[in-house]
Amino acid sequence: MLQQFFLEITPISNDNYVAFTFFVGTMAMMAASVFFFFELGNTDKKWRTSVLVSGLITFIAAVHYYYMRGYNLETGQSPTFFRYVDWLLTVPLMCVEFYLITKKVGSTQSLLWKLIAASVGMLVTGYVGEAIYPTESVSWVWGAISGLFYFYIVYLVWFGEVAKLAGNAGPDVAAANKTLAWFVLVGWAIYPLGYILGTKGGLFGMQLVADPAAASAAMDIVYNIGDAVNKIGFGLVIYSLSRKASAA
Ligand SMILES: *C/C=C(C)/C=C/C=C(C)/C=C/C1=C(C)CCCC1(C)C
Repeated sequence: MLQQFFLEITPISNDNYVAFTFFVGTMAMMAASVFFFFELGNTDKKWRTSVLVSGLITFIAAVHYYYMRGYNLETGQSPTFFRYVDWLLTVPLMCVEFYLITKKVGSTQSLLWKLIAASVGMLVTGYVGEAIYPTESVSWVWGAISGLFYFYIVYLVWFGEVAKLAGNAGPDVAAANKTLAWFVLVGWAIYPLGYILGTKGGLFGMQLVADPAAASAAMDIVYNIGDAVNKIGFGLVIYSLSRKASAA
């Protein structure tokens, strides 16, 4: 029985970096989720929801990564649809984190909805360019529209309402918001890079990687790195904020 179980596993060959990063991503997201969930018990009550959301983000990603790893290994294809399902669930939850850390100083539901709407707009237009009209002539236009939503989120967290609220919420929240804002500006910029590498015509109609298999592999690897950096990194910023505030 045990032997049969092992024999049924499709091995990841040494040069399959795509499947390998899906595998490591699965493990990292699982480990991060266990960490955030177990730490809930020693987290100050007022930060518990924020740390719980950190765990939910990595947990949702872990389940998707487990599936995407198998999908990629079995079919050799990029799991584009489930990638976007994952993002549609987790990126709005990252927006919820901004709302939660500024809630005590008056962040509103309307601000939360602005962030969520912008993130959904960013992802839906990205999906259209990547999966529905992935052609030289229009994929970059959808990518550019997606970029506008992205810059709106950057604006809100760096200079807009989120930044203003965080500035009034004491030095710990202000510092955490600054770090999260850097994640949005630099960490999230990894994704358009993956889009440009992987989508036909992703760079203003130009094709950077000519071979379709290489292009899709590059895209998956870049997205997988982006997810590990951003989902776990975001969670750790929230976690360290909750520790500072617990000590105070
Ligand atoms: C955990 C997943 C995260 C943080 C995903 C973030 C995704 C983005 C910031 C995607 C942005 C895109 C653009 C700005 C333009 C091209 C299309 C996208 C969707 C890759």
